[in-house]
Amino acid sequence: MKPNNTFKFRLAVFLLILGLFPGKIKAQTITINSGWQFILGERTSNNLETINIPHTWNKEDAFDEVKGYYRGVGWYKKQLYFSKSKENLIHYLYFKGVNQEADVYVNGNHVGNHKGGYTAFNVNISKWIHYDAYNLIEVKVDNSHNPNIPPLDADFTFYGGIYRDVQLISKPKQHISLSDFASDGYYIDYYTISEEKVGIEVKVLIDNFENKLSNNHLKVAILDAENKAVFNKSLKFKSSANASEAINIKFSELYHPKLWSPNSPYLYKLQLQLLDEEQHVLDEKRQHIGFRWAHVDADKGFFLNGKPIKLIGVNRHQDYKGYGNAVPMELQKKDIQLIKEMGANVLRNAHYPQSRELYDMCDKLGILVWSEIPVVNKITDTKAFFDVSLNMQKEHVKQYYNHTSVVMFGYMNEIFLRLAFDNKSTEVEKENQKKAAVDLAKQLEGLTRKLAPNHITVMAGHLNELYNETGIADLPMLFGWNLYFGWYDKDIPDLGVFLDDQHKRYPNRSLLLSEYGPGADVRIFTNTPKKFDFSTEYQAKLHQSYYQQIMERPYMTGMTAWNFADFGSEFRGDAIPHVNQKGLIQFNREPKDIYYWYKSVLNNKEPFIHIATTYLDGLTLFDNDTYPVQIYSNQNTGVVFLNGGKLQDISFKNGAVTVDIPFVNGANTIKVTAGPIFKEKTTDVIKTKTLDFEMFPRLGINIGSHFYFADKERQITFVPDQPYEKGKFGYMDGFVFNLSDDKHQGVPYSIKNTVSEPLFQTMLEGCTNYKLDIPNGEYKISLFFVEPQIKPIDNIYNLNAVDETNDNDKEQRIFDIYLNDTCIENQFNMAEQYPEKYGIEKSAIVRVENNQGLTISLKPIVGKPVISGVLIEKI
Ligand code: GCB
Repeated sequence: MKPNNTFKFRLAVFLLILGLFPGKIKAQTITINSGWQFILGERTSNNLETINIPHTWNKEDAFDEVKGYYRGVGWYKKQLYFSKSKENLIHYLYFKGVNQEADVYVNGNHVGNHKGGYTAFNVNISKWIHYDAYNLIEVKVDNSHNPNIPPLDADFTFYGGIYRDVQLISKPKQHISLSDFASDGYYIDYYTISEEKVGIEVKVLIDNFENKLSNNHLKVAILDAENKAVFNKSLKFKSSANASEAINIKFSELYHPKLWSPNSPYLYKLQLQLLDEEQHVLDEKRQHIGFRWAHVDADKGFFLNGKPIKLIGVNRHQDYKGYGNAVPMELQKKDIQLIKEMGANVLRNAHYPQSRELYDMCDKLGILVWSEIPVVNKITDTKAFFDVSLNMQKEHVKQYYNHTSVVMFGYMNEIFLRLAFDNKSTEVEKENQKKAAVDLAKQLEGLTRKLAPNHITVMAGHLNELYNETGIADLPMLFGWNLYFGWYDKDIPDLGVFLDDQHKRYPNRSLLLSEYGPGADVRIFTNTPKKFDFSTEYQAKLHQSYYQQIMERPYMTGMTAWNFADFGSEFRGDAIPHVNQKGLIQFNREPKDIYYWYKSVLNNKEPFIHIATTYLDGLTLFDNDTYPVQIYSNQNTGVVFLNGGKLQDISFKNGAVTVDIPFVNGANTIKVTAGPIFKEKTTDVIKTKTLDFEMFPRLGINIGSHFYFADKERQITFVPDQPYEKGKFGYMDGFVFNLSDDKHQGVPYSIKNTVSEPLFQTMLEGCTNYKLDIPNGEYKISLFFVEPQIKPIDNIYNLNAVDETNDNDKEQRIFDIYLNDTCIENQFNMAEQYPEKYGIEKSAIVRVENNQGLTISLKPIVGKPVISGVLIEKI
């Protein structure tokens, strides 16, 4: 035979052998993310787009100016080739996350349905495949509101699509099961666990798809982190035809195990191999395992491996600026890295299970995890809703069971939120709703305890007596309060008062502060931080105080900040519309100063300093004013230098110190030394005694506001407002505009046609004269207005705000606008000219002569005039 023929012959023999012994092909997984055809809407449309998974159809419309986002159907299609050599395998399509209902079709046949957007599922498609042919895979995805699928309503965006990986998993007829709620098919447990010894038990589920009994071997090994075998086991067993077997493997005790903890996340490895009679490997699995146990005590807090540990960490949502929920895995992993670097030891994946790759990271880095399903705000009292919720919790617990990091399983968040604000239902209806929620909670609690007996069950509630009254708060082993004192409710110190009272009233209940935090926009800063101003300083104030209040209370198991990062919430109108801005870092993952404060109190690994001036650039100071700057460090003491000269010695308390910096005009370099390290920061400051347009060619004033606003578009930092002062500027009359009470001060709501919301959101009402003592010369004057009475988007999370304004109650507002003696606008009527809440800018050129300065006159014709800002530019 010629060499070429020899090769062909060998290939033929090889293929024949493969055909005769198909069992010798091992299980195989391929990711099939690329090149899907996508149709937004019904399948019949030929409006095809080629996309890659992860994909969502809402990454843009959830942030545009149009209210709402597309909630409906989308179709995904893909052709997959299956060669005959794979005919003897069992093929699964495995979906890691599809929001929120999926129907899977193979060659036109409906092969599966899945409800719920945050847990994985798979479909055995073997029956429908044509071999040596292309096969059409179609997935119909629907993110419409469905009263029987949680979440029904929540403060986050329900982006639709196939937003996590899709895999094709092909397995020999006997394999480690994929059909137990899409879990890995094995569960790791301990029959004993202590510092002294650990007894490991593994339950493995094996599926046999053959029409005959099969003889198999299972090899199980446990290796240490250095890959040294700690245990090896091999057992023979028989799998009945077309059946599943549960095989329990119990290892003898391992003495002096290395325990897993956030400080020392030591991981062993578990290896599973399923073999056929001739010892050919059919399927295998590898999994790291850490030995740890956790419990809570109502007086003493949280215990890991028998030792107390205060849980300090964050909540996380999975979306990301520009991506919606379809976020590249490496970007997501960076989050977990950042959370660890911050020094957090706990992560609450709120309000739904997140990518398992991230839980792997938590296992490896040492972060304790609270994982939960999205039963949020309210339930539907139907069997279908109960069934979907229970099924979801089964999937959740089974899929995330083996992660060492997961010590807490949750199932409800603020379940009475809607009920508490319900003024339509009758008392009887409300009672029924309460009963139904408690009933579902009991079922979910029971299920979770049964499936995960070694985990802590959790639930979170909002500030409301209903959780106590109904007894729901006593169902889980640990109850989380989501508390926003100093934001939606009362004041910052009220946190401790509330918690002490709860602990006294319910001494047997273990408590965690599961959410807290104010909104903060990095463009807003002030030396007089106030509730609801979205300033980074108020964020610092609240978090620093909360941390102390929790640390002082041993009964508190800990705290998880809301939220690690800003996240998308379509209906919201914070300082950035459609974004909830309570993050410690921004939506694009750039840290806010507060992130570094946490790092300074929580991470002692390396000396660390942060000067919280990240967004101070462009600060304008008048007279001899100093400006308070916070410096964060994990060291005890340090020295501050300004522009090369020593300013003062400092000592850090609670990780921070505030230093009044006597900035000079121009570039200022602050240098801080602490312990063995130093940090330097240069900031541009305008320091002046008068409105000297030689020193600064432009001046912006954020009228009606106490905060600075760094306007990235106009490249200027607007200064806070003040009453008129000779030689400078200010209002002669008028009041800071309030919607109904001071909680709305600076309250953001969406304003169209601008990204400079904080400039427009605060304003003076009834100001008829605003004076600026600017020198003679020619200027471009821009004035900023918005009609505040056009209704903001309703926000139920603004818990104290009852917006009783009714469109008919609206005051009329018409005024003329003058710059000195020149009328630049007659009969200015925003409601008439701009039916929506519009950010309006009016500019004119003005010549100031005879040292008269500039007076902005707003002459009322009907109602009270309003004004939000002014920008003066020397020409
Ligand atoms: C809460 C909710 C959370 C919201 C948060 C807020 O209590 O649990 O989903 O995003 O408040 O920012 O209002």
